[in-house]
Amino acid sequence: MSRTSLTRFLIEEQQAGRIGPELRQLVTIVSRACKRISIAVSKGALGGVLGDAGTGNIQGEAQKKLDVLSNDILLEANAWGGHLAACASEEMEHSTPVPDRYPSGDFLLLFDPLDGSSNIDVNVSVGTIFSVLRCPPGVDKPGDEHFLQPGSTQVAAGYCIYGPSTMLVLTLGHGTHAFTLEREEGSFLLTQPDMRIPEETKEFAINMSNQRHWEAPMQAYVGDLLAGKEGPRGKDFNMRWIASMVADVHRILTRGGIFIYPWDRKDPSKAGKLRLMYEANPMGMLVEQAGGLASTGRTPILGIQPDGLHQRVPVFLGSRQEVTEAVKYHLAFDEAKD
Ligand code: AHM
Ligand code: MG
Repeated sequence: MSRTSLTRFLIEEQQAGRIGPELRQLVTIVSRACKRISIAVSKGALGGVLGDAGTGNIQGEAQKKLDVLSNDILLEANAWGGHLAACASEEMEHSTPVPDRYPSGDFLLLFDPLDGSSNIDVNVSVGTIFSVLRCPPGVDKPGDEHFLQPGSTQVAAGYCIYGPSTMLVLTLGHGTHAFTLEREEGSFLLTQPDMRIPEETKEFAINMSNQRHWEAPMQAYVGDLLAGKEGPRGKDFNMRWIASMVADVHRILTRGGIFIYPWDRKDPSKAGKLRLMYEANPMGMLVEQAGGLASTGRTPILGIQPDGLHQRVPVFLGSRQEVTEAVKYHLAFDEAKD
């Protein structure tokens, strides 16, 4: 059987003129960093990597040792390759340009080094999410403002899930492709080329404990899902919530479903829990490249003009027809209000 490694896949993408050598190198380096994170995650208690780091990130959230370690691994791996102009991370207040002593490249890299932190200490899947943008022409020391580009301008996006197997799921703007880490060889092998999300679903993913804090259209939409066959949707729905976005999105890319983290009244000043630049945009691109949809419930996620590096948004993504259905409830509610 002929096997396609990530290396070969990227070379073929370059030969086909879909990417240049810099982007190929960038993805290779990110994938290498993910392998290192995978090794650290899989050591668990034996690696001394579990538990709190005793620090907080920019958003006031407690950091786990693995959050800090993964952030350091990604920063270090990407500093010197010559393909990047700057990095931004969910764990750091500001972006960091490539140090002066290293060559600078054309791309900006954003990452959530270890998403699903609450699952680290309980041995449940976590992951790294990343997004790649172009550095605006003529800018050689980019600042935070240069990252504020809509998700539709991403040139690549992906995640690496550290689960029973480690998988890298990647889009370069031409479909979404999954690679599984062959641990003995240390290489990612293409196992699911051109993933397609089923258009319809009977499965939803949401943290139901927040139900009482949702706005009216969310209450109505989920109420109708729960009503099952006897309700207006005329079918029974199943629910899954892993509380690791990578794991929930991976399931949806594999067998369909809708993932929702809506706005809620717990902290009305926050537009949502998830971050536009590190979570919603890259996952939105992966899902849309697999035929699904990504919305805030009202507008397409990839069309949002960001106003801050750590901006939050409500997220609805997955099977096309189900996302469209959820959006209808919100738009109908807004129209009735006007
Ligand atoms: P994190 O980046 O701090 O790990 O938070 C993001 C995570 C997502 O992976 C997941 O979908 C969500 O938070 C779970 O939130 P909750 O614990 O409110 O259910
Ligand atoms: Mg996260």
